Amino acid sequence: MSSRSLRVVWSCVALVGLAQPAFAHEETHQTSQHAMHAEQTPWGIAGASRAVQREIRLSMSDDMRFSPDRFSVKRGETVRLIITNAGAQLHELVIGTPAALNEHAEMMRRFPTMEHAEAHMAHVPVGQSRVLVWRFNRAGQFALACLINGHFQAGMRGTIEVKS
Ligand SMILES: [Cu+2]
Repeated sequence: MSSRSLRVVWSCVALVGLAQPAFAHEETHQTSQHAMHAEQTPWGIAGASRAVQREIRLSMSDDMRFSPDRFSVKRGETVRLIITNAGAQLHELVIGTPAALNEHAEMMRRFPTMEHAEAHMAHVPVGQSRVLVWRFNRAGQFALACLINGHFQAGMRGTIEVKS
């Protein structure tokens, strides 16, 4: 190999080496941007604590039920959901459209160990409570569910009505 072609090889290695950290940085940047700017979903948007107009307490149990399993809000309302796990196993509350939750539940069924964390969900350890602040700025009929594999299939879901 001539010294010239060696140099070409080395510059390629250097380029690849440079490209990697740049990409990683971009990813980090996007993630932090995502955290700062709430993402509008078809079922609402992450709410601010200072904007909370109402509190709703929900409890989750090992008989795969939410209590209450139904509530309604007015469009535009920011609600603080206080979610308690009254059972002896992990439960979670995820809100969404019925279609989005079905799709997500299917993912959880196929990849049961998949970790997921979004503004519209709360994982609640046994005996604890978690808070989820959500602004229901889209009218319609939405759903809440525990997507842990087996729980969703056992009927651990409910209904959220957002009146316009
Ligand atoms: Cu559950």
